[in-house]
Formats: sequence, structure tokens, C-alpha cells
Amino acid sequence: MLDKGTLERLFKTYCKPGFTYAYGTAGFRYKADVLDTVMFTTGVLAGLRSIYMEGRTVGVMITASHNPPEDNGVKIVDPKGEMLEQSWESYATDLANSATQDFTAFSVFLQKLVHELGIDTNAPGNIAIARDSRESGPRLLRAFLSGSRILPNIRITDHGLLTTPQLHFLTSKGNEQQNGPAVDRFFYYKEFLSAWDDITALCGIKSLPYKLEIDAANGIGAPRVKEMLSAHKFFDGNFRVVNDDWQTPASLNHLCGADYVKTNQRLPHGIQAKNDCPRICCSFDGDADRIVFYFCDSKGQFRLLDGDKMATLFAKFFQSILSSVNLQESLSLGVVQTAYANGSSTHYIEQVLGIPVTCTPTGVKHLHHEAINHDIGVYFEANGHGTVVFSKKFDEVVSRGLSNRHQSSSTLQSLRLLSKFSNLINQTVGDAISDMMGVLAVLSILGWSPQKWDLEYTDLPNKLVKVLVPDRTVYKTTNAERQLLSPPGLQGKIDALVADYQHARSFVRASGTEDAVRVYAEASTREEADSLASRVSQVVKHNS
Ligand code: 16G
Ligand code: ZN
Repeated sequence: MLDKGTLERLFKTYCKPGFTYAYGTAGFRYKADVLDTVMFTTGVLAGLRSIYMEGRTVGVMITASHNPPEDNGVKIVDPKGEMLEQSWESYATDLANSATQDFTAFSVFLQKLVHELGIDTNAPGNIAIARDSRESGPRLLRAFLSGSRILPNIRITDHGLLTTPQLHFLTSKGNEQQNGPAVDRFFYYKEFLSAWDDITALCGIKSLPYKLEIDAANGIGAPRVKEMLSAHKFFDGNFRVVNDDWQTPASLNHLCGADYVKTNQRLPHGIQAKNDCPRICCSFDGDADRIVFYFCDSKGQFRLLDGDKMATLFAKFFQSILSSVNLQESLSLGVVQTAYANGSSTHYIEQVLGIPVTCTPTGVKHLHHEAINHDIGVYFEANGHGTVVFSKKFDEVVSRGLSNRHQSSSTLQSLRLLSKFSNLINQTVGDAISDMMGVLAVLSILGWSPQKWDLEYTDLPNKLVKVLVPDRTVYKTTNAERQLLSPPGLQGKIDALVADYQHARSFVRASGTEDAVRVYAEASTREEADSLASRVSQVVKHNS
């Protein structure tokens, strides 16, 4: 480690007292002007994590996703590309909060952590870092790098501007292949485009069935998706990126992007409600780890195809391939959702498709950890975060099948398709670009229009309300956030209200990203859903 004098000088350059940080569902995320301290300490922590993981590369992403342009944040990605292990989230929080006291508190805590974890601070480590397009990114990167440099043998690979899922993917691949080709964003493009080429060749698909319009939220997804698709024969001339002004910081997520479209249930700025040619539209969020689709029906009405619709599409597709090769008994297929999943989607997956559904608390890491219990685990939040994960057993069973010389050609074709799909999907984390290609591939193979996809089931009318309360930490939940344990008595009141409506459901939970409580309600009609949401919100307000 650096000598005490240099360390103290660096500390004083970046760290300020008076703020309390918490590593939440999406890492640290605040207004960019309070982030320098936590960037510095996260630089230290990411280096320690890599040394602890025997020098394997740890990823770091500087982003605040769909938040407004003046926010920013940072999260650490573990070597396999998944979110940071839970126990380290508390180390990250505690190290940051020691630094907001003074230098002595910071160095005492750091020494204690290093000692408890048995870390040799002079050992080698590797960090791969990237950032989204926010204006504060370069400044925060400098604070991070200064933190990581207090450990002398940490090697940094700075990928510059990437989407969040690109960083997850490159972190994981960088650890898998030590001596292969350079693991950079061009490697990412090649991997996913060659899977796309293999799938379309296998299925005889020659062109996209409709025009594709991508709303890139004026974020980093815009230049990355253009760079990837514009030279490709399938996409060149068949797609258009709107809200691609990623170099104007104030326009990020403004009147566009997945969050805007899902929350307001309307088209983003820049996409017209026209119907002059077959078309499918989608919106990314600011760091392109989340996507929703939509189209306008024959009357020009906006129709949303959200994370629930993606989960059902993938589940149905994989179910049909598994049964076509008689693997439905040997390979388990399951869907993971959260309490925000529309009740109709859950009903459709369980009752119509007969596929088991598990519900977890909100936040990608919870869904991901549950999904890996299946051989094919499909997980999506209604808001469009999600992906599909395939087990080791899946790989083994499929490759065994492929090497069996007695298989029929149709079985071989289906097995190849399964194998190629596992390459088209970014299994490390939800990825707007990879999910988009996965959905387009499934629709092309099935010959489905967006209308046909939408008709599989009809959403129950629903409403999400944000309620400001004096202290959201008193809202404690159980049963995957579907019931309140505290404040005492409140759940009983919600249950009594729900009983007044048909096919109704409502739950209340504290937001992990905003200082508010969220109320969700769904019922059989729009009026009933609105009325239930409003009555539950009133009860919450009166109880607080
Ligand atoms: C974060 C989560 C997202 C979740 C959202 C809920 C990740 C990468 N992101 O953005 O999955 O849906 O928080 O926000 O896990 P809320 O707690 O404010 O409702
Ligand atoms: Zn995001």
C-alpha cells in the first residue's frame, strides 16, 4: 500500500465529510456532486475485491441508468459478470462511510478490513471499468482511479464509454479467455452478431420482417447499437435510432427511454403513431440494460410489450423447442418475476403454458439468483430488466445430443437452435441490445407480428403510485415484497380494501432508489385499478 503521507494527500483531494452512503440495489447512486468520496473508496474496494478473488478481473460501471442527467453512480461486477456478492456490499458501504468521517477513521477501517479478509495489498489485481455518457463520468473516473492506485499492483483496463451489459459481458469473458483475442466492445459485437447469423441461417430467415425503431434515451446505447448494427446486412437500412443525442447531457432520459415509456404508457418523443409500414419499436434506458417494446395498433393506439411480455415470449418459445426434442423432462424451464408482474402474465405462464413461476423481491440480483436454479431460467421485471440463463447441464445435454450421430435432422436443427440461442442472449445481466435481438429472432422464427405477440394474453389494468412518507425505512415486507410486516396493522387495511374489487391485488413497498413508498394496484377494470391504488395510497398516507 502507499505510504501514509501520499495516501492522506489523495484522501484529502477526494473525500469530504458529512454524507451517508448506502450500496443499494443498483450500487451507489446519488447526485453526481456528492459522489467523489464514494468513487475514491470504491476504487479501493474494487482493487481489494480483485486481490481477494485471486487477481481475477472485477468490473466497475459508472452509471445512473434511467435517472436524470445530474445523477450518477457506481456498481461493482464480480468476475463471472454478476452483481457484487452481498457481504461485500456492506464492506463498500462501511468503507465509504468511514471516509466521510476523517482520514483516521478511513485508514483504521481499511486496515481492519484488509486484516479480516486476509488480503495482501501488494498482490496483483485487475479491474475493467467503463462509464455511460454522463457529463460527470470523467471526473468520477479520476476519483475512482486514484482510489484504486493506493494498491500498487492493480492493473486497470479502461473501456471508455460502454453500456452496462457490455461491461458485465466483457468482465466475464475477460476472465474466461486469457490468451484469446482482445476482449473489447468489438469482441462483444462479433459474439452476438455471429450468434444472430447462425440462428437466421439455421432457420432460413433472410430479412427482418418489419422495420425496427430504437429509442436510445439519448444515452450510450445510441452510438453502441449503431456501431454494432449499421454494417450488418440484416439491419442496415432496416433500423432507425431515435433519441440518439448522447452528446447533449441534458437530453439523457428526457421525454424518452424505457422508464418514460413504461411509466407513462405512451410513445417517446421522436416516434410517431403512424402505421404506414410493418414496424416494431423499442426503448432502451440510459445505460441500455433494460428494454421495452411497443407498436401502434390499426387505430393508432399505443400497445406496450413490456418485461412480462418478453418473459412469456421466451418461455413459450423455449418450451416448444424443448418438447420438440423431448427434453422437457430432462431440462427444467422456469420463469422468475417480481410482485410487479401483471397478474395476467403469471396466470398465462402457470395455467396456459404450465411453466412454474417464482416471485422474488425487486432488483436484478434477486431474480438472477433464483433463475440459475433452472436449466433454462427466464427472468424479467415488468419494467424490462431481464434475460435468460442456461445451466451447465443445459450445455452438456445439448452438446451430447449434437454429437449423437443417430439424431434426426429436425432434432439436430432444434438442438443447434437451442445452443445458438444461449450465445445470442447475454447471460450475465439483462441487456437491451441482446434482448432486442433475442426477441427479434423469436418473432422471426415464429413468424409473429407484434400484434400476435400482444394477443397471447391481456394485461389486467394496473396503476403504480409514489407516496412520500416521513420515513420509508419503517416499511418492512415479507413474501417477496407482497405483504407488509410493518407498520403494524397496515397490511390488514390493504387486504380489506382489495376484497372490495374483482381480480384485485395491491402491495406497498419502500423504493430502493428514491425516498418514497410505492403502491401497486391491479383490478379487472381501469376504474377499479385506479380507485384501489388511490384508496391504498390514502391509507398509507394516514398511517405515516
Ligand atoms: C433498480 C434495479 C431494478 C429495479 C429498480 C426498482 C438493478 C440493476 N436495478 O433500478 O432492477 O426494478 O431498482 O426501483 O437491479 P425502486 O426500488 O425504486 O422501485
Ligand atoms: Zn439501466
